[in-house]
Amino acid sequence: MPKIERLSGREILDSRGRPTVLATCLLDGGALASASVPSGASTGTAEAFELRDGDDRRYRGLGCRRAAINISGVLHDALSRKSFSGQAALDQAMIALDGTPNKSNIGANAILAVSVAYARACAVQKGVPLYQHFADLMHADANKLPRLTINLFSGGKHAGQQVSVQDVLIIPMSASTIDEVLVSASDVYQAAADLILHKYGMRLLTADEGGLAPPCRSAEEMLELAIKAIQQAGYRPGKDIFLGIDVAASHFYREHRYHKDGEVLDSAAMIQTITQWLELYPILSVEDGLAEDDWQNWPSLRRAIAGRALTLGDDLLCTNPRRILRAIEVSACDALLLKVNQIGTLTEALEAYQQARAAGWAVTLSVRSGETEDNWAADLAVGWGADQFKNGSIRQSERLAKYNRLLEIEESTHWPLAAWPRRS
Ligand code: 2PG
Ligand code: MG
Repeated sequence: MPKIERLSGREILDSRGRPTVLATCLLDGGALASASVPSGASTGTAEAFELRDGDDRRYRGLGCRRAAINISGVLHDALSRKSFSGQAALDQAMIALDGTPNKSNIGANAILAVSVAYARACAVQKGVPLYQHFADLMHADANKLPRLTINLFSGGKHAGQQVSVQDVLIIPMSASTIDEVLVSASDVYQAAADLILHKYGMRLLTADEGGLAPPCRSAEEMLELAIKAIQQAGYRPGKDIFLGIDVAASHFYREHRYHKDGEVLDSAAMIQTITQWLELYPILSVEDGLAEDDWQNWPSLRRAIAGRALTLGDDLLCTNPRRILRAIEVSACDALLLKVNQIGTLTEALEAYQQARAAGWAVTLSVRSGETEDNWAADLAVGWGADQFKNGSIRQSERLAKYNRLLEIEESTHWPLAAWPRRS
């Protein structure tokens, strides 16, 4: 395996204008590659630690100079000119060097940037596309492209909290290529923008992931608007285009109650609300329908919607193998939202992925609300064979960098889109 010749880190800015880090990795064979890491806003409490400077005079304390220095300093010093048998050995060495359960010493942001930059440099050295190298890491063949779940409307922490739920997503299902999916997503997005202008007299305002943030009063109003936009764009809801929802319920859960759009609901009532949505709207995926602390009620949610929509765990699982194991044991979910920076290395993310697969779960690979122009997540979704890819809306360059990379992969491979996981 190639040795690392040099690691260097740099503070850069993400799509919210907040600092993040980029790592550059030079291998002894001459291969050179960089990778940058994203950052969430509606974060789960069990996420790996993002190291920020805490110096209020720069970027309100959010600077990432220390994380960048850790890459060029402690990580470079410990990892360069050493032999590693591969990605897992490198990642284990960084985990050991950090020595904390949540990577709070060196910073999960610094560690992940190196993990991905090393993978990319290895792909360059081998002369293979990055998705191919990711597939090699799990000893599998890539042969399909992920279905896209595309943000249409935003609420919650990604917008002005005008509605409690965070995302209403569209899932083009009659489209059979990435190209067709993007055409239909763009048609619906534009129709939604027209509807908003007509209904609320306001022009297109976008949230963190480029989704529209209309001044709806409730999740139901937003779902209705999504159906109208699909129809207005000339598509059939529930035939051509389905919906997904990221309830992000942890963020409106206080004292064992869900404070949803002015109502106060207990867990049973929240589950009932979700099942009503499924009766009224063609929803295929329900993410974080309950809060991350409401473990005991997740199995009831899963049972209530199983066979109709995926019970997708994000904040609940935090891409953390220990939490995923617990969820498998109690049948809390049937799908994993995989965000690599929630755990902090490719190797641990792969372990999470394989655990979910072994339990028969679906996997949605997701980017974060704060992203960069880096497109490695698109290669990862293809290389690991994720069923779905959640990449925000169909605008803003940090999103389009990934969609455009999928178009490029599609053009060179002609692989089909993944089928939707079986429903009864
Ligand atoms: C989510 C993500 C992406 P964030 O909740 O699923 O939409 O948001 O990156 O803010 O956690
Ligand atoms: Mg989420």
